[in-house]
Amino acid sequence: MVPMPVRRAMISGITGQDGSYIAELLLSKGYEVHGIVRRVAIEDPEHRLTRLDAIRSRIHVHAASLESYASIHQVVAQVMPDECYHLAAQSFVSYSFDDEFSTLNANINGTHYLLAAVKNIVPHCRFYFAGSSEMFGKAEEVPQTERTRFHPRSTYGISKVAGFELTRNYREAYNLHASSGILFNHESPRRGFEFVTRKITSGVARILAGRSKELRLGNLEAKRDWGHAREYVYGMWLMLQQDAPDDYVIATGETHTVSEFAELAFAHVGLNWRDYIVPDADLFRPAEVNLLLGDASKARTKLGWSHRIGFEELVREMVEADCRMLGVEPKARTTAS
Ligand code: G4F
Repeated sequence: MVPMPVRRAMISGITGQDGSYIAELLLSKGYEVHGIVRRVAIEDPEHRLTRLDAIRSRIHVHAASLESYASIHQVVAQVMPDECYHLAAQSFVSYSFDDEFSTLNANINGTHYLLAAVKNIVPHCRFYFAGSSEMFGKAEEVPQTERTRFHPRSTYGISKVAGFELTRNYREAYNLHASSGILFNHESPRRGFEFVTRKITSGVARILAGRSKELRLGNLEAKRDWGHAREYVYGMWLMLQQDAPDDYVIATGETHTVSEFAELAFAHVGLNWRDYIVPDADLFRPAEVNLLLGDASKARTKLGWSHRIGFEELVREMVEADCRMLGVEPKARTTAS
């Protein structure tokens, strides 16, 4: 029997939360996994490749800059991928207000360069673009589906709409197998500390460990549809296994406020969130996305994707991981008031 050729996957943003999870998933499915990373990451692996620690010896990393077409072209030509997962971006919405220019530049051009390189070098390669529920912004309907009109409220959201449209255009104009996932917020113990969920769960651990006395937060009333990143990357992979490319919402269909997240996280270690949260007007955004709630019916029907990990389980896993990191025992406080 002729052995099946090994499928080769390339991931931009492999050092991030989603990149590390999809790399693990692809390895478990027998792929040869290649990641695009910044040169500084290769020079400083102890700090910049930590999420990949467990799989570092099984993946190939390539230094390239998403701001340079020449360097992207070179890596794509070297790897010759069968599947490309484009996850790299300046993904922190708040920061996009501070530096609109670099957010637009990196996110739009990076997507364009990668799409162009794939089209020119490996047109058979299946392409995934990491779209975002942030594209809905001031959403005109609840819940949001693939048909909901985009109304982004930040340059980050605008850059994602541009990437989404570029991906659709390459699909239609050049017949590329290019799909976009419209992923709602997805979290895990690997989430960056700047995002509100991890800020809260790491804050809880610091307070429990006696390293902080308070946690400053911005808009507590914002509502998000939070799922688990490990389950969401499986949705990405499923999209590239379909005969035809398409766009899909990936979401839980449940929404919660930031204050609900905080309440649950503090309660898990027996603390009352109201004793520690300090509202800080400086952490509000100039334009906010107040309510995100996704309808993943299409992904359920066509991909067979659905989430299993619920809100409470997600919060619990994140709090416990952060407590473990600081060497404190979360369970010890669950009955205290
Ligand atoms: O955790 P966040 O920073 O995530 P945000 O802005 O929803 O974006 C995340 O999800 C998107 C998918 O919809 C991704 F595309 C994007 O890359 C990123 O992963 O903020 C969530 C909410 C916001 O409404 C924010 O105003 O929490 C509110 N918030 C309140 N206090 C805070 C804080 N957010 C942060 N980061 N820090 C605070 O202190």
